[in-house]
Amino acid sequence: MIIDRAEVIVTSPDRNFVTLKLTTEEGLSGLGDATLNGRELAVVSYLRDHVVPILVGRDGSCIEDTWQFLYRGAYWRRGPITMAAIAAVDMALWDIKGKAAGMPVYQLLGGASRRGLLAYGHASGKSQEELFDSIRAHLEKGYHAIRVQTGVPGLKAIYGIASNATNVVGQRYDHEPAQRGAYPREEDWDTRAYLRHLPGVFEAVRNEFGPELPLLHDGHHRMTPIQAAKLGKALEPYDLFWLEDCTPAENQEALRLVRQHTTIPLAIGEIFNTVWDYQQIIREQLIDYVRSAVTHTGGISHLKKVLEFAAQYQIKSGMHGPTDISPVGMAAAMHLGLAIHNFGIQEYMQHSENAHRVFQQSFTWRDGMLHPGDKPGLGVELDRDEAGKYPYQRAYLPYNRLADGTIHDW
Ligand code: KDG
Ligand code: MG
Repeated sequence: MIIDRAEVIVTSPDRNFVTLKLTTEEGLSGLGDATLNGRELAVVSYLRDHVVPILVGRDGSCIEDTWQFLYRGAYWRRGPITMAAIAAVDMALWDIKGKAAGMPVYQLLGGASRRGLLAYGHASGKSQEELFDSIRAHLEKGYHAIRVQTGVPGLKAIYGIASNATNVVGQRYDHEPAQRGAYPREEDWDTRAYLRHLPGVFEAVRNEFGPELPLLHDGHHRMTPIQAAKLGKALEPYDLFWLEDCTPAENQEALRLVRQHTTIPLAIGEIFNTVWDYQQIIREQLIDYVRSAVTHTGGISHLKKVLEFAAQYQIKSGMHGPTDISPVGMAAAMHLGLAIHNFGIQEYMQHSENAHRVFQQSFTWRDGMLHPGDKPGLGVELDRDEAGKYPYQRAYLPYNRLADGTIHDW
């Protein structure tokens, strides 16, 4: 299975996606997702200029060896750009192996450990009324678990909140279309106002929607450890499934302090890239869910190692699945999530119609559960003609400033 061709495809059906396509001499092809939101072209260059030239001619059946060759051989290790590039190669090789074997990738990973993957969607609203409408829309769409993000009185624009009242599934905050433009949008932030407001919102949501619905919340790295501890305590009566990214992820010791004060389950890791980023927080049991994406953590081969490590501590998966993970990256997450024992929940935001035309997929979404389908490989095909209709467009994530102009954590 000699790799004969390696192509990097950039397309922007409502948002930018970077895809690696590998083709073997026998004519088998595989796809890998290398999308790094807001920094897409850095990974394109890493792949085109430094990886493609050394991939062509290699034996594509040697997935682990290729991973080690790209990781150790580069000398420069870790980091989102390197790990997204390696992830794309890894996914594409698993896709090819599945096609060669005539099996879906989850079968190659050991077979299904469950019937499907519980998935959560993103509800949000500036006001309580908008938020409740958004939760109802998600329930009608079949979601059985819901992330709740809310506006805060006094703050005009907050990341993660839909900007209009028609916040139904399919119309989501900045994600589709992405915030395209020459410069990132500025938003405002006030942690004390947020901490005052959020517990009342969860109380209202529990009163309206009952005790059973799994509710999640994303703190987007904005609190200090003591603020996060305070929020965790305040939210305990509302029985959250998790509180995500409560403090900036670089300082892992911060979570010790949060843990001393609250039993709220913690999820972290969407900006982590390797098992080494997780060493301390898994061994010390400072988190309950691993948030990494297959796309940003070196692919199926490496994230599987992270999750096996986590399993020794009863820590579960909560793989990152916003719309900036392409349908190829989502499929990889579904195959991995179906196979491992310690699956927790899968984030699932739903791509746009245009993205679905570019990436034809075999996954199913029924009764709140995802399943990757049984097509050989990952089960995703890329339509080159459709992809060609959507050239790259510069897009950035927004950033925050406090009232006095200080830039705050994202
Ligand atoms: O690219 C960054 C987004 O994917 C991220 O902000 C979304 O926090 C996010 C989430 O939990 O999905
Ligand atoms: Mg998040």
